[in-house]
Amino acid sequence: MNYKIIKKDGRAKRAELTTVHGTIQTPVFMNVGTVAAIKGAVSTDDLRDIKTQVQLSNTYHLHVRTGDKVIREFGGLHEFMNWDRPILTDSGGFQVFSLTGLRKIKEEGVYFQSHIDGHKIFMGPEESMQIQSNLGSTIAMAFDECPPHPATRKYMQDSVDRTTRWLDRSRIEMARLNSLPETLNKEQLLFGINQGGTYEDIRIAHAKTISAMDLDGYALGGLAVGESHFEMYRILEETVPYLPENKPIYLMGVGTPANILESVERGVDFFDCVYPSRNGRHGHVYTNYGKLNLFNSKFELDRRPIEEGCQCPACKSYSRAYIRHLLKAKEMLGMRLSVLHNLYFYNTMMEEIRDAIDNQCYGEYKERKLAKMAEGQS
Ligand code: PRF
Ligand code: ZN
Repeated sequence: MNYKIIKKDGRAKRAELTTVHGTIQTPVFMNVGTVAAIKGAVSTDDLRDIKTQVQLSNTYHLHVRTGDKVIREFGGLHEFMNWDRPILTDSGGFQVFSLTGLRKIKEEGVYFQSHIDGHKIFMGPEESMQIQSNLGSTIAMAFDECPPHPATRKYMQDSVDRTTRWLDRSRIEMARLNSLPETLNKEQLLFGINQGGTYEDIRIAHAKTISAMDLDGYALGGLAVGESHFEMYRILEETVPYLPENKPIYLMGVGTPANILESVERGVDFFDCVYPSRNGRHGHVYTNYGKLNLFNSKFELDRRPIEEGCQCPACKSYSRAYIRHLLKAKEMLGMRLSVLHNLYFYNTMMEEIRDAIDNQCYGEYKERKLAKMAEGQS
């Protein structure tokens, strides 16, 4: 792996991460395909058209359906879904906590029931690494606990201590797997995850501990889980300086365009979020002048594209009125076009962010973009 910082503008970083599946230009927004598909009938050819650099998939979901062993047999996730660019897999911990009702957290890992058919599953750091190794993703995430918000100080400290031990076990297991001759991707990267909620001293101590482990990258987990945006930005300001400068920083599950603009300024390189795809499926589309709800009757006869000048597959060919009609008729094409537009909007914003850092005018760019989006439109 090779992470090279090209330019800095304050704490904002413009960098390149070179992997076995190609080079990622950062800051980057990863497009979320939880079960090896972006929801909304989006194909990998579509993703190439809308400037997607990295897809994100989930260890837990692919383990319970269709099974990582099947995907391993097929030659890995890249082969299975016909995507040759980087893929990041989340470790499963977070999904287990957010999806499954009955679960028990023990030192060895988590016992829970499948959200598909209720059968009992155990997942610890070793299992998570083995599944991610079977999937052959470009970047694997360490197995962590995302503590609830709010959590008591005692719960948080105990949880973070366990996450540190799990990280050490994740690291050892990944090194073992990467050394096996039969392993699909022997250069699979491992990112560690910083936790600690909004307790800045716990965050900082944990950041120092995991920074000493020399991982390929570092994520901030346990944010955007119910705390205010103000608190999230404060935690980023206080914690990022204690993570290695020469490694990629990933803010998990974030966020709105404004969240991304603010977080880049605080040193974050990688993002992922379901907002653009989920909102698209519900007819909520992003523009530089704020979000539109295409179900609104004022678009009934609107011949304009979602956004004037947008080069996405939806805006190049279709009107707001037509896409609104498709959404109302529950035609799949309506969702598909809205999702493509939204992902294109995010991917294009990331391009603008990279250009602004290259040109050393990130602060001005951010203010301009935020002001425009807040302005709204008719
Ligand atoms: N841990 C993991 N994945 C995540 C999170 C986390 O804390 C979050 C929190 N926003 C999103 N996805 N493993
Ligand atoms: Zn568009």
